Amino acid sequence: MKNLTKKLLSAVFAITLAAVSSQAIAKDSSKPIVIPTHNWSSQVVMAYVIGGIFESIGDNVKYVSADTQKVYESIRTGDVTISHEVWQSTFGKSFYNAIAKGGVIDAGTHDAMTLEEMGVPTWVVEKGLCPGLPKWEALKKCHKNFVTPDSGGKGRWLEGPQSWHGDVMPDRIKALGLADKWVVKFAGGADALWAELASAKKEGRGTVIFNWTPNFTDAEGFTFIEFPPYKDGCRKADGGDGSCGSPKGWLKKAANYKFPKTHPHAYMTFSRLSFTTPQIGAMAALVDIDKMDHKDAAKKWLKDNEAVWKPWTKAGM
Ligand code: TMO
Repeated sequence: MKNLTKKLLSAVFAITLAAVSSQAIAKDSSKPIVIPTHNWSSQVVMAYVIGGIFESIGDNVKYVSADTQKVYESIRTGDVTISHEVWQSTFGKSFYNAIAKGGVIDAGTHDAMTLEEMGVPTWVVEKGLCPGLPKWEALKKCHKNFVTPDSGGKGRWLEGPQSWHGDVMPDRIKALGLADKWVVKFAGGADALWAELASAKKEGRGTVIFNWTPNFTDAEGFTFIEFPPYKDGCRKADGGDGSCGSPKGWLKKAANYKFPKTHPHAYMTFSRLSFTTPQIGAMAALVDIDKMDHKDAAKKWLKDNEAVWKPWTKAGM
């Protein structure tokens, strides 16, 4: 008799628990969550990683290739639902402009700190091609080791696509008094940066390129140049003289303001998810070193890291 009561009680308890936990998460709309893809590897892999996480909780997702600056306006108007890699240096301004207009929310910050800056592969420092690096003042004396066929006798900075940092680097060269020795050229895409790294290494010649962390290059050694510290307002576009380096920055997540209401389960998951520097570096490496397709890389990452992401999908953990 006692046993039966116990069994009954525990059955009632289990049913109550099940009811509570299924009620704790409201049902998401079946409308697709629109996730943007951009033009660097970790971002595209992470798009499919997050899409895969949303699908695992029963949601529908759609991917759109989007402009890296205009995407914040698209999130504001609801054409795009989220952005999962808002890098402070390149996109902070567009992100806050869209927040200020109304309709974009800050959905939290990744664990990883970021830097988006000019630098050299560490072997360039070791080879003594610019004595005094990583301090920027070293650039006053070494430009001859960084001349390329397209640089008109000046040292070349190979910037990323102009859609990332705008005129920040050309402004900086002028503001620091380096314009008679250095010139900025914009790469067509990230792959041109990695091709330049490989060919400079093969030829043993100096190269200054734009790069960032977290990235796959963290593993093999990349030295960022140390410019005068960043302060809000120091850039030309923000009213300053432009003589500052990039911020030691944050990596945020953005969402349309309706997303928490239309997809509460997905939003809870998205607001909690946070990736570390090695995790983001690994997402990039699967594509840029292992040469995997972005979607396959995401599948592999999800399979290898269930213990990392599954808890984010569960309420009250
Ligand atoms: C936005 N990016 C990480 C390429 O600098």
